[in-house]
Amino acid sequence: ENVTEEPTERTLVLVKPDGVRRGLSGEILRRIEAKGYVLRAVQLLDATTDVLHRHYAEHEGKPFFEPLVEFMMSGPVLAAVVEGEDVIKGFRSLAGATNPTEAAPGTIRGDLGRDWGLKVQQNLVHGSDSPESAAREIGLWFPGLA
Ligand code: RTP
Ligand code: MG
Repeated sequence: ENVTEEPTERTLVLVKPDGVRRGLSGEILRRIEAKGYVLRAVQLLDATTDVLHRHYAEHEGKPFFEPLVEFMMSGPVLAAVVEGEDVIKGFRSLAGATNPTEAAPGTIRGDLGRDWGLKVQQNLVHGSDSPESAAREIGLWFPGLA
């Protein structure tokens, strides 16, 4: 056993209500697993206003904040803890640019996302953007997870 090996990294992935509604949860999880990442925990849930305000605290006060929280409560969300080497960066690269119109083909948002011209980008997925965000968000969405 190599005791100097870094523990495997974790990220928090959300399939947002547009993705669940369009039946894309399986396709998105398929891409994550095909890349070689491991699903450590998965749950489908109705997000609460409390969890969403804490999840998106960095965006509080921005014009898209309240519409974003409302959108995230428009239907069930699939939350997953995904594990793998450099998975935080790696999943964001699988997801593609925030704006689906600008996201490169081959990415989740580039292949499957549409720009609805609404108040908030309905861009199918969320992925943590740093180890600190990942730890905070995993604690928020999976409070019981070791
Ligand atoms: P995420 O946090 O969901 O993984 O996406 P991200 O890092 O690429 O984008 P971020 O800047 O953190 O924004 C969070 C989410 O807010 C919505 N948004 N809409 N001007 C807009 O219409 C706008 N800007 C942001 C998107 O749903 C984005 O993913
Ligand atoms: Mg973000």
